[in-house]
Amino acid sequence: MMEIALPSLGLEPQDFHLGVLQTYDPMRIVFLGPPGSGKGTQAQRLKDYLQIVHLSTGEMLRQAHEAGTTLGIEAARFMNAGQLVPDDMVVRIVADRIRENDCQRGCLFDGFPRTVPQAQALDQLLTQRGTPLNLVIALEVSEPLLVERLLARGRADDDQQTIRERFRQYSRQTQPLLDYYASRGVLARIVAEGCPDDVFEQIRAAVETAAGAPK
Ligand code: B4P
Repeated sequence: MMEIALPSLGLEPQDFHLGVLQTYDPMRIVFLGPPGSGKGTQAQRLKDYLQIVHLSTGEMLRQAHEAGTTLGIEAARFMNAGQLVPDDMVVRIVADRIRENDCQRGCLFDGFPRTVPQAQALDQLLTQRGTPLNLVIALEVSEPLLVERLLARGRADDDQQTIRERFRQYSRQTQPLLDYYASRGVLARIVAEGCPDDVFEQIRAAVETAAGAPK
């Protein structure tokens, strides 16, 4: 990690740690967690902090639907039923996106991978590029609090029945990834029940540890 001393130029407080702006070697970081755990919320903050690409598969699929593409229309059928979009569709859009130049400066994967085959595909894509994953951040929130957050958010896929199905899919298909990444030594578990600032502070500390920086 390099440290660049900068005068205050209207940056946010989280841009500074001990009075210096932190810059890191390019990192590849995954955000993992149940629906409503704050993956999108925290990935956006970390993107601003690290100035790297934020790649949200949920957002990409919603944009594809809004644009009326065949993939987007097909994906929406699964999303609105609370199911995961098939692996091959999701892997294809991620593979295309990470080939773009801006991803060479690091990348935050928000909500991807969500299944073991997706994780294996990501490992393969990153290994081919010689840029393995640095860190997987698992956000942990109790189910009643998740339901409260999702009902308050009120997106098209946030009704009671769909939420129940999304939790079922999460425990069956995504939870096994916790062991998958723990065994590779890249998993950081974060209790994400506090306010967004407190959660971000824990994430920032985990990133610094993964980057090899002093705390
Ligand atoms: P996503 O778009 O990834 O969304 P999510 O899991 O529902 O929510 P997230 O965890 O990002 O929560 P958020 O920050 O918004 O997935 C949607 C769907 O897309 C999936 O169900 C699936 O069908 C499909 N999909 C996406 N990726 C896929 C993949 N790889 N494979 C297959 N299918 C895929 O936070 C939720 C709410 O809580 C917000 O209102 C926020 O303001 C609030 N909040 C967040 N943090 C808070 C905090 N600390 N305190 C209080 N409120 C907080």
